Amino acid sequence: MASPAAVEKLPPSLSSGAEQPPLFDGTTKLYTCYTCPFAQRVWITRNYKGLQDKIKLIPLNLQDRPTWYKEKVYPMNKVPALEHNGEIIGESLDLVKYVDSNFEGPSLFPDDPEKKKLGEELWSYVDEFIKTVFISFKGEGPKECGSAFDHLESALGKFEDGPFFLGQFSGVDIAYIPFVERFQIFLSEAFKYDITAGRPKLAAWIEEMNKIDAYKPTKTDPKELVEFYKKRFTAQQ
Ligand SMILES: N[C@@H](CCC(=O)N[C@@H](CS)C(=O)NCC(=O)O)C(=O)O
Repeated sequence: MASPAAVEKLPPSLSSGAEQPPLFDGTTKLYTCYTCPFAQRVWITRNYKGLQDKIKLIPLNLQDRPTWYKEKVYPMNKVPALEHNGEIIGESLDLVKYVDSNFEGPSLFPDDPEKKKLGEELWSYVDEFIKTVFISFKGEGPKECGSAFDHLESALGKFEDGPFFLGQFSGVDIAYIPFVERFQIFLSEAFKYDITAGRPKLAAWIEEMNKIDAYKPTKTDPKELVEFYKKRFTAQQ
């Protein structure tokens, strides 16, 4: 497993006054935001494949975004976006696959047909999973989202050669973990609900994920997250 040789010193986030880093200068750049779960997927992928020196992080302050980002880099004005080979590519799930297949490092998608099949199913389900849980935050929480976590518990029981969705660690784990991380924190804090209670496989998966070096430095600050979600979900009730 690739892991950073030393703890990476993370660059500071760029705000509206910041100068634009040179565009298309041959450096591969990941425009990101340290608190964004979508961008976190690509950040974990980069770390896991040992690409810390090949893909430079350009963190943005999304609350006070530099105007050059939308105007010159990525008109969608979202993160993540990857600058590579004279192009800007967006969408986190596409980027996990793009980085996996266009860069060196351990492969994140198994060839085994059975694993591929479950991988594709889970890849298609992740948006619905996220949506179900977010909607539940505005309603009755656990009552409405328990089935989404049951779905994960049942998927985690399919392969016995490891604690991850496809047995061994893969892109599927990367697609889910930024959201499960946040949902676990917020459901516990706001609804006193433990997503791992009665779900031993989910508990083991989270425990194993927490040991992955590529993931550890990408984790969000729980306090900031709770504040942010409280504002976001209670303001809309
Ligand atoms: N579907 C996109 C979603 C990316 C996304 O929504 N990123 C958020 C930050 S977590 C963003 O850039 N929001 C800025 C905005 O919408 O103005 C992906 O998977 O990459």
